[in-house]
Amino acid sequence: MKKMTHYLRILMPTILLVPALIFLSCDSENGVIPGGGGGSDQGTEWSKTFGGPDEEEVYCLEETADGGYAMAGFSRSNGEGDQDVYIVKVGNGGELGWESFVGGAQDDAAFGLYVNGGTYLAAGYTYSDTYGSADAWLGMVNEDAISVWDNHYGSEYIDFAHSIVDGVSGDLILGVNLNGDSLGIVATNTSGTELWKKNYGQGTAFKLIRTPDHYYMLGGYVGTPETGTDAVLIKIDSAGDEVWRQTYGNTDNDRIDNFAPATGGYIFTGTIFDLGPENEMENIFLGKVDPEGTLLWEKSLGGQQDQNGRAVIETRDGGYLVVGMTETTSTEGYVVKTDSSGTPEWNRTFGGDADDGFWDVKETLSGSYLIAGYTNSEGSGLSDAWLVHILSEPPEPEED
Ligand SMILES: [Ca+2]
Ligand SMILES: [Ca+2]
Ligand SMILES: [Ca+2]
Ligand SMILES: [Ca+2]
Repeated sequence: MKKMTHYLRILMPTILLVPALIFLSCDSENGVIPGGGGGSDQGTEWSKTFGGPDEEEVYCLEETADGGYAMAGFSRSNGEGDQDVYIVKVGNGGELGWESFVGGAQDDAAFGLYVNGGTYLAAGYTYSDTYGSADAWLGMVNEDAISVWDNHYGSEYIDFAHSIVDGVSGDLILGVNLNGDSLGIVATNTSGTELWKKNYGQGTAFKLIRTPDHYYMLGGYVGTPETGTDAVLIKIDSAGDEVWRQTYGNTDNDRIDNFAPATGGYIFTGTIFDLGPENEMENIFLGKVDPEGTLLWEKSLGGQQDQNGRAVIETRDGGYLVVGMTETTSTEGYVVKTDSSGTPEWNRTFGGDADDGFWDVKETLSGSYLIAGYTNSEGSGLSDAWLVHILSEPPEPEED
């Protein structure tokens, strides 16, 4: 469970445990916003599900050239077998445009998406056609939902990609984890042919961005969960050479799951263990760094349950919005809005009796928020991809 769910899918594709936590069932204020009726109206809250009778989940949400959005993840309901890469194109009111399923006979999934005009480049992993175990995977789908090409990269060990960005040198840059234990990047040409790859040592990254000053930055952790991890940001130049790295966190295992450029530097979120006197709780790790990665402030946000931060954006009021997961009787999608110094202003949970969670968020042109993830509590069966639209202020005060 928790953040590692989809990486565990890579490490243990045949062991998909969904522990049913049996506590009291008092789900008083978790709102599943009624689906449908949204149209293109961004003045109301709504949620929509996508998928079939088997499992779906999406991990990333990107704007498209026509003002809509695209999401990527996996589906078990369609495709060539087991999980396939699942790309969903929607309008700005969440109305379904098209769905694409790409993959082979084994597990395939996408964690990252880069939309370039009418082309959709999805990055993830494949077990269907590999050099051994999982391989990092990159594929292009066109505006007609047709797979144009795909390729795989890696070693005899577990390799997977989490991100894809347009390269500074006209190439494509994949954020990858290589050889089962190392952070890295792979550069390809625009047809997915590998040009070079670099390895930055032991650890795992979850996000690569192209920075505003046209470098790249990896976020994740260095070390191993067994021997201890530190959250890390690594800045990389266009040739793949490391410029600097900075680590964050406390003495326990912590990590950066996602980060984004923000005014005066970068904002990151992830998971930190609260070293309380009684028990260790997973909390949302929220931090602001300057352009050189020097920490300006950090926060551990959470309550009596485990919380993970999985994506963060700077909002137009200069604050931050973190989305992720909180654990109650089941898991829920969780949203925390903070001010510019990371002090929480409000939080909301979303979901039903089964496991639900959020993975990514975008601010809309009208200042509302679109959040992508998964729900087991509604939809077409088992988990579905989930797109939730909320306004910038909660409709009514919420309590913890
Ligand atoms: Ca497959
Ligand atoms: Ca491999
Ligand atoms: Ca739930
Ligand atoms: Ca489903």
